[in-house]
Amino acid sequence: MDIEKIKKEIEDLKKQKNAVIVAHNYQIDEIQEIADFVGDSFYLSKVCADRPEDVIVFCGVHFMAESAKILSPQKNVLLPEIDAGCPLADMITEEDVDSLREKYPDYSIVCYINSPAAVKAKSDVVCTSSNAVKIVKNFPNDKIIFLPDKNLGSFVKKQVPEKDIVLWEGFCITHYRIKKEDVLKAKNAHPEALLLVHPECRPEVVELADFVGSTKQIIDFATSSEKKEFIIGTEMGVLYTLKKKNPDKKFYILHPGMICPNMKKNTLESVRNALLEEKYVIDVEKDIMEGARKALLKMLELS
Ligand code: CIZ
Repeated sequence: MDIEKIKKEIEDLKKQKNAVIVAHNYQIDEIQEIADFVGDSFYLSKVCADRPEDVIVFCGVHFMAESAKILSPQKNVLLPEIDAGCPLADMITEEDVDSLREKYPDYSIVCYINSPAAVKAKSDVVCTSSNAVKIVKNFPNDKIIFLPDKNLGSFVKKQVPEKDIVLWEGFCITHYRIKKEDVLKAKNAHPEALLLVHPECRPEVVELADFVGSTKQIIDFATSSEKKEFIIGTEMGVLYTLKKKNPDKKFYILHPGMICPNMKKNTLESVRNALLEEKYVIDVEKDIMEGARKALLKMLELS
């Protein structure tokens, strides 16, 4: 594979098709390198909504491309690998939301962005890991169902003890892999380093952290810190921007298994093919689109 040739093809096709390429912080380095914008799903959705291009190539997983489509329905949103899904998002269905509504009629539903559009459409508001605490605090109901991530939900529960929060049993398979023993081992190996973790980690891991935040918040924290060494407790794709922004600092991944297999499905070749063949087109049913857009816009209003 001639990487430089593929990069040139991508550049040419982007101009030809009037396209913008956005990439999540968990994408492989080569994709982050060629992307026009790199960040978390919330930032990228907002970028997509404001861009003048007709085509968006979303290098991430399915729910992210779906959110971009919901916020920019007039654009052609492409996901390079159609089976790049999210096991956490698949841990809840719209039928589950209906059952929760029946069981807890006076509760409001806050839905993490890692969820299918149909679930967002039945929720009152969406949140991301950057704004989950703020959304739950600001939502005008003290009774909240938080779904689908039980670990992010536990983190929110601790920060907002004044509210009654019911959790769903979902979890991210990559962050869930990390155990307390892994943290103790890493801290022992790097005693000077600060531990920065994602709130999708287990509560006993989060408890040992010096800082807890989304990918963007972790990057911002390490970049503005005077400290020089950090243990990173999230998917290893964030190392690309961390190292790029902080060439004088040291970053150690908390566990070698912090790789999301779905995020790693997109390759330079699949990005090239996505542009060339205009695939895979992300579409959302009209009814679902309206409800999910309302829940996403409510997040923008409250955050
Ligand atoms: O919000 C996102 O994009 C996710 C899934 C994680 C993060 O912290 O960036």
